[in-house]
Amino acid sequence: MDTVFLSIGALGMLVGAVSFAYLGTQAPQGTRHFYAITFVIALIAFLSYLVMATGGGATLVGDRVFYYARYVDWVFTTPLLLLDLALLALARPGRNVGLIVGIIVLDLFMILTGLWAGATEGAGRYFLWFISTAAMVALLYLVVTRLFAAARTQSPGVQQVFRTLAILTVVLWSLYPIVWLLGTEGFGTVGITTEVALFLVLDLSAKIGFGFLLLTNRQALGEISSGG
Ligand code: RET
Repeated sequence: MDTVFLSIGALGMLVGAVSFAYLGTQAPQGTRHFYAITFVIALIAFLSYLVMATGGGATLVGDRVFYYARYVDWVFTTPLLLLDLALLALARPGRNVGLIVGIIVLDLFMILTGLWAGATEGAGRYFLWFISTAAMVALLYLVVTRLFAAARTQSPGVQQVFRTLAILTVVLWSLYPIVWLLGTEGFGTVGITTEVALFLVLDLSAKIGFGFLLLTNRQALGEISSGG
């Protein structure tokens, strides 16, 4: 059953990648980078799901199966998702490099401590989970405060798309540590199949749902005034 869900994941990510590439051929002037970034996100996730669906990207930690391939995916795709959000909110990304780098460093810290937690057998993994979650709270706080404030200088259309995507991000990302905790890495309240299914729904929503909401809003994207 895990293989079925992982294959659905691979297929969903592939459909997303192909769609985003196609939409990119009709990108409004000066917005092609959004299509490129979001295409790469879907492509990386496709490869990760393909590896897992074909029996790779996993190892035994004690007696549980640990899919480390997810973290390889996330370490590349979560910074890119945040970059999409930042480039949408910031009229002059070049003047906010510090903020963008800060958010991405917190994100990398979150994923790497999460990987470490997942690869750890003993109770120390809950401490690592907590550290990782603290980084997530800090980075989402920066998104909600700094990026929301910055987005207010953008056109109403851009603000609308940014708000939808930022809220989607805050809600979906907050569910990841909960699934982790309920799943096999944590308390084992749910089994590996349920965990795979839950991460599948989250990954498809956070990447492909997010991507379609962003890239089909051609009107808003065309209004972005990126002046470096
Ligand atoms: C882990 C476990 C440790 C605690 C925290 C986590 C957060 C993971 C997140 C992942 C987001 C992934 C996305 C993928 C793209 O589709 C590593 C599960 C906080 C927030 C958005």
